[in-house]
Amino acid sequence: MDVDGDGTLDIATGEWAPGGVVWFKGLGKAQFGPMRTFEETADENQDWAASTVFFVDWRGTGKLDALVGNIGGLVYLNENLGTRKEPRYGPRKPLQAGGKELAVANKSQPVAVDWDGDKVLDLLVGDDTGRLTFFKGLGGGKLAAGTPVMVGDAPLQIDARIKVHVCDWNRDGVRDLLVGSCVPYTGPDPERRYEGYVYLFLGKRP
Ligand SMILES: [Ca+2]
Ligand SMILES: [Ca+2]
Ligand SMILES: [Ca+2]
Repeated sequence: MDVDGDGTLDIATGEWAPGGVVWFKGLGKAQFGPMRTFEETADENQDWAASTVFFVDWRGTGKLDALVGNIGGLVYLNENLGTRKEPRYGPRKPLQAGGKELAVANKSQPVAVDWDGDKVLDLLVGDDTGRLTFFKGLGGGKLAAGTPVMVGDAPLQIDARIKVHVCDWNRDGVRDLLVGSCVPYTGPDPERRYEGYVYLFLGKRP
């Protein structure tokens, strides 16, 4: 993600607590600057813990807004009140879907993508139960109620606490899903509590 629009890829991530969004400015040649925290308006009534972030021009302003997940399973829109090159974020506003507050089962991870190919951005949201929910974009920032992303006849469900990336892994023109997971560690290392796996789901042509 090129967070600051300078033509060089940066790295951005949420964090466990207090749940700010941090980023590392790309300097080129796989070098990165020191960690920075995004300037944004805090709201003490919101639980920011276990934040995840996805940058996208959600409002069609030409600037990158931030979609932010949290431990409670909500997804917030954090509007870029600055510019493309000097982003500055206001308060996190909970997204609505299907006429009520959008929520999944804890530790939400939003990904904005036109999943159904109708040229309107949709939202995929991974969660702590290992499921992935599709929220169809209706235009104007509105979203329909969520439905599970299916694998065959069953909802996609992997381990727990999934993190999702949409790409065309095998370059066949059909989108695929890369999914990272978290499971309790059962090996011999007493210091280690969790381990994770990466799953690839190849998309099929309809
Ligand atoms: Ca950059
Ligand atoms: Ca769509
Ligand atoms: Ca593919």
